[in-house]
Amino acid sequence: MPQVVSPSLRESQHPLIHRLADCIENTWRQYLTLSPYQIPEGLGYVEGSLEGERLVIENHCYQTPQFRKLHLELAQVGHKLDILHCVMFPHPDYALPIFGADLVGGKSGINAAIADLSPVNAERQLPPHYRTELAVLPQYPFSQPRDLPDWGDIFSKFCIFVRPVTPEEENAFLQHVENVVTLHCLAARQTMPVSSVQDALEVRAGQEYYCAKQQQNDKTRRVLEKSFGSEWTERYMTTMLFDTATA
Ligand code: BLA
Repeated sequence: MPQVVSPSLRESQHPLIHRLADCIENTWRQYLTLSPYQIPEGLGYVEGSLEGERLVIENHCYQTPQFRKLHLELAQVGHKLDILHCVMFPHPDYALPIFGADLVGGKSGINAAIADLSPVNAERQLPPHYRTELAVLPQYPFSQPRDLPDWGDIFSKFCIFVRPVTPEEENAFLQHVENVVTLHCLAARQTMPVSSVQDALEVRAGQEYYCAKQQQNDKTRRVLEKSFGSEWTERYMTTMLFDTATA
């Protein structure tokens, strides 16, 4: 039987997720030189339903000279939950922050929209040129800001975590992500690898701390466990969502 290629998940997801997925991929293509990335066996496209509703996950990954992994994940739980997850992991010999974004919502709207460039150096401070550029981005007065969870000490003071409630707020979030990803790609292209083993170890430790904290997100874990069980979820969260560099 011929293999049926299902249409991309984003076609059936909340419009903001569809638009943001296209926007992030287009920005990567425009500013970076993308190469294929080897997704762990069996984790590119996954479907599951254990006790809960059907969960479908679609992963898009690339690598570039500066980034060991650009990860865009789209997920859908039944007809009620749409998710976009994105992380740009720099190679550990580039002292670059980690861009991350998560959108969680459903047909009625997006409940959580978060985007940040998170510092990974020992001082947990963004490089000066990042701070300068982020400080001059337009700041939209979102009407429903949300509080970060306890594990959220990885995020910078420029982190946006909101529930966007109008089309204007949705557009403002999209525009913000486009601005941040663009400035990050341009900055990464200008960045040279670190020159000392000490500096590379510091970046590595920062990335490990970031991943350890993200793995504490029980809300993500619970959604995955309901459809795939705890063992699979642990493997997925540590090898696909928040893996640390091996080489
Ligand atoms: C929140 N993430 C959530 C929520 C769910 C998920 C269901 C709760 C939404 C809400 O409180 O309204 C679920 N997110 C997922 C799943 C995946 C996912 C299943 O990505 C993947 C399959 N999370 C990230 C990244 C960031 C992030 C990269 O993956 C940030 C850069 C943040 N998600 C994040 C935060 C919350 C969240 C801060 C709120 C957690 C809380 O309030 O406790």
